[in-house]
Amino acid sequence: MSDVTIWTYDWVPEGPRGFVRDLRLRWACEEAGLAYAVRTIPFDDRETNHLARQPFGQVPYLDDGGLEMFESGAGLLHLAGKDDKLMPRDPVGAAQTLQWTIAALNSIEMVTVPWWFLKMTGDEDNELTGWVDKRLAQLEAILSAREWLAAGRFTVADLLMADVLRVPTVRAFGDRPASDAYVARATERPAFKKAWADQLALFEAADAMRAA
Ligand SMILES: N[C@@H](CCC(=O)N[C@@H](CS)C(=O)NCC(=O)O)C(=O)O
Repeated sequence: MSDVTIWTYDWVPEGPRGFVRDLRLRWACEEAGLAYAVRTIPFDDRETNHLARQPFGQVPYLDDGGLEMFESGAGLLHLAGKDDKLMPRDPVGAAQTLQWTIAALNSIEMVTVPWWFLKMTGDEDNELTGWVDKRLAQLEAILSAREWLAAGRFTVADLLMADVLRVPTVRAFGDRPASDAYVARATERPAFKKAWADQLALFEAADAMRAA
């Protein structure tokens, strides 16, 4: 039995469904076989209704037996501390996992999110395009030579990197077969499929509640 609770919104519009970052924490729990509950806060009041637990009014945040954390990356590393399926315990494997987890957030997502956001809001050929292209090409070279990023096996770093790379706008940008295959390998894992389906089911159920 685990005391892990993942908090997310009670509903989101169609667009972000399947991509809300609570999925990262669900996926990690599924990979590790950790029991968890999912609880929700109202999307409509998100600017103010949970600032004490997520200072930016965002999701997800995590409660592990009273220990509360926000930031999906921090939550993933916390969960990785609970089970070596997510991060090896040998120093080299652990260091590689840590570095690639931070790289997913700070070298890739840090560029891709503002890039696709600008595209989505009408600035199609924005100035970040060259930077994203360079980063994705560098990653493509890495992924051409290995199956997983760290320690020779799937870790929480792959979970996070694949979640960053699977965004459709990112996948549609350029011809990157090794990265395509990597994202497919990660998202074909039963743990991902379960986490994804459960997130969709939550928001679909919320549609029905809102319509009633
Ligand atoms: N750096 C944060 C980003 C969290 C984030 O962007 N959450 C989105 C959902 S995936 C959100 O809450 N968006 C609503 C908003 O910003 O109002 C993390 O990784 O936890």
